[in-house]
Amino acid sequence: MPDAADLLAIAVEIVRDAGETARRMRVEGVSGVATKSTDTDVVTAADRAVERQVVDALRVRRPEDAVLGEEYGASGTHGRVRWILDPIDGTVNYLYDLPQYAVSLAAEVDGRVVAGVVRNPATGAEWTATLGGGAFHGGTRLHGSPQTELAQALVGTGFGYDPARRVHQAGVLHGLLGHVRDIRRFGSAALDLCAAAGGQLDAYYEKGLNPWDHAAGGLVATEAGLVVAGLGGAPPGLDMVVAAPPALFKPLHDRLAELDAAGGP
Ligand code: LIP
Repeated sequence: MPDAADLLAIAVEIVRDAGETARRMRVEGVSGVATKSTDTDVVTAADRAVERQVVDALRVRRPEDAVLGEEYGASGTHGRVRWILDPIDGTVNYLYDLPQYAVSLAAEVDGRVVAGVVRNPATGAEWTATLGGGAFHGGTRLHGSPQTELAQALVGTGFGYDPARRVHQAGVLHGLLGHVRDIRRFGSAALDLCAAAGGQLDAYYEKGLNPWDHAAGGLVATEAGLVVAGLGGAPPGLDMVVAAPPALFKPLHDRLAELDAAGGP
């Protein structure tokens, strides 16, 4: 059984190097901008360069492992370990030189995430977690928010790139805003999940996240004591990711279900 701490150590070393590539390329000026699913779903030369760097480094250290990356998809034979990578989560922030983007790398063993690191190259902030080993921001162990009242909760969220989905998500927001303290939309799911793990958000939800958006940040939040799930008992996934302390999870979950937050386009 590959040791989670060993996998985390490999991930941290690789993400620190890759994060420096992202930071340097940002300073030098973003290039190679293209679009993917819609005209606002961008990918840059840095996204591609960072993913290639991480995949190459993983091949050297663990050639038998599989990798799933946002930009180049799945590669490698799937033994017990699969790496899940978002080379730059928060690509629009990166494009606009807003210092709220992250390299996110998680390690799955037998289909379960056991180690994860999220690093903001612009600030050097780094979050790590291992399954059963806790979640950490730098050297500080994370325990989530003590907030128990939804009406007092600062809730993070995000919106998709498809205009029809954004209209549905705006309707959900309209139905939620009067029930919470306030909303924050920072633009990186991985960093939002880490913010919730550290209590800088009381909770977070978003529809439309891919595995690379939430694999590492979801482990950080879970290991900080948050419930991370979809609606109606579903696991976190494309339909919905909700991350909240146990006392907040049900009221937020129930309100989102009433608003059909996992539905729509
Ligand atoms: C982003 C997510 C964010 C979401 C954005 C986008 P990307 O990922 O991290 O939470 O609201 O629409 O999906 O595209 O920057 O890797």
